[in-house]
Amino acid sequence: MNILRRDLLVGGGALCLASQVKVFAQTAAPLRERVYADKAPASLTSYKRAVDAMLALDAKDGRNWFRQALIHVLDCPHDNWWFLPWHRGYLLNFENICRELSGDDAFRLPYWDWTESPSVPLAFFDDELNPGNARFTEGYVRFREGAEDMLKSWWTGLTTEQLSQLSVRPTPLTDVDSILAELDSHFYSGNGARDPSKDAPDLADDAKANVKLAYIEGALSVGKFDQFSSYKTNTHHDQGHQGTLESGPHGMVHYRTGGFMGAFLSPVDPIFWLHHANLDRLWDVWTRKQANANSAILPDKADIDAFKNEPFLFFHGKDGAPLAKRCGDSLDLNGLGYAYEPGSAESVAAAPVAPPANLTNVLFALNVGADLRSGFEASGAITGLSEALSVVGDDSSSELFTRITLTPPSDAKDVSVRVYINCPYLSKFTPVDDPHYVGTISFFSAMHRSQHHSNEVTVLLPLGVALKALGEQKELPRSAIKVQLIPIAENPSQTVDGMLQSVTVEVL
Ligand SMILES: [Cu+2]
Repeated sequence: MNILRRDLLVGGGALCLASQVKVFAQTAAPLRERVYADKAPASLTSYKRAVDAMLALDAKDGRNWFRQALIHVLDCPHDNWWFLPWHRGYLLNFENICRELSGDDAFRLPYWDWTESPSVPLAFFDDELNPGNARFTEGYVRFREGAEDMLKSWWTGLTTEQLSQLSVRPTPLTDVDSILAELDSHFYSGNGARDPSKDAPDLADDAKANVKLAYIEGALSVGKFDQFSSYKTNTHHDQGHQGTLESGPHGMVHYRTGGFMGAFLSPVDPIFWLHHANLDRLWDVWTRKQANANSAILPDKADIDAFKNEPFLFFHGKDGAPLAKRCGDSLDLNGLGYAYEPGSAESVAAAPVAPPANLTNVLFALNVGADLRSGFEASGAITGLSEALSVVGDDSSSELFTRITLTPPSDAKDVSVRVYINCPYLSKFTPVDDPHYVGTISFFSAMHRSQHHSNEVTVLLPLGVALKALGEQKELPRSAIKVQLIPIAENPSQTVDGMLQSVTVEVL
């Protein structure tokens, strides 16, 4: 492609031809197709064949279905800026394996467009794609029979670097027994494997609210890599600070798909791979939006080498052999062999981007220190915002966001925290379609932390949807925003602890 482009440029009419070449480059790669509701492209037939083949493989084969899920347990980054590149590499290698084992050379992993339809696509209740089906339980039993021997010999083959990465996992994995215990504790069968059912495939209302188009557009509106795709840490095993994509859409789809999807063994559910393909697609939409506005698409120069050089050491190639990669290998979508069929929020990529307001990166922060208790409000009110609020509905590209730092509940498995602003009648019964509603926080990554890791999580939520709704009913805040949290435990008898540490209101 480089040669072709240079030849064309030399040939004259440079600008026009160069842009044609660029368009060609984007559309020539085979498409990852869009899946939602009952839209089931032909690639799902190949996907079913691949899943079946992977379930049948011996535990010694790195392509075995549960070996692939194990990679996520061992190595997945969350709450840091390797979240998106790591998962892109993970999906790419999985896609190669599916191509090999399905016999479909053209196979590309489809994506789940949950914004178009926030329900589990109906094909995923077919036996081959339903993790509650007996074939997954039987496959796991077969895998477990060989897993201990396999892991023992695998463990002795690990490099020093791999061993040191495992020891600093949020849940340190220090021997074969700790890995097996981690797997068994997150295995579900039958109805426990997923919350939505064929008769009621919809995600719960709070997840729906976090994936609707206006919310996704707010998440995409940020202008810096870390604001969108989570923040800098020393290694991809450190956690702490989510960007807009991980905060709302990623976590809530995991949480409300439930079962396997609620924790790190989530790749056992075949929908996991399509969920992350959609996140990968939205990263591409954000990247093209940035490029379109001549803005940065990656971290700042000072950080870029450390970012790109981060090693990802636990992938497997299409032959099942271990495959070491680096973050930098999967940053540029061109050349990875796929592109996305356009889906929800695609128009963001091409829309003209207005310049930011003068106030950009203004930050109002407040320490709160309020206990989280199920069903009760914990809040912090930030005042002096009249100038900041002037960006609401103006011509600039700037939007208001809130950044919330929490100490998560010690048992966060079935707990979420709803966020509202300026609601005078807030209670645990206030619905998520209330105009004061901002979004919901869930604790996908926090469940996998041990005591010696940072015990706080920070999320970044767009306020645009709530401010628009409040503006429409003439309740737009004049100068103060009270950020209100209501923890919700699925089981009303569960006690919730944890703490709201601080809130901000920011113009980004
Ligand atoms: Cu995920």
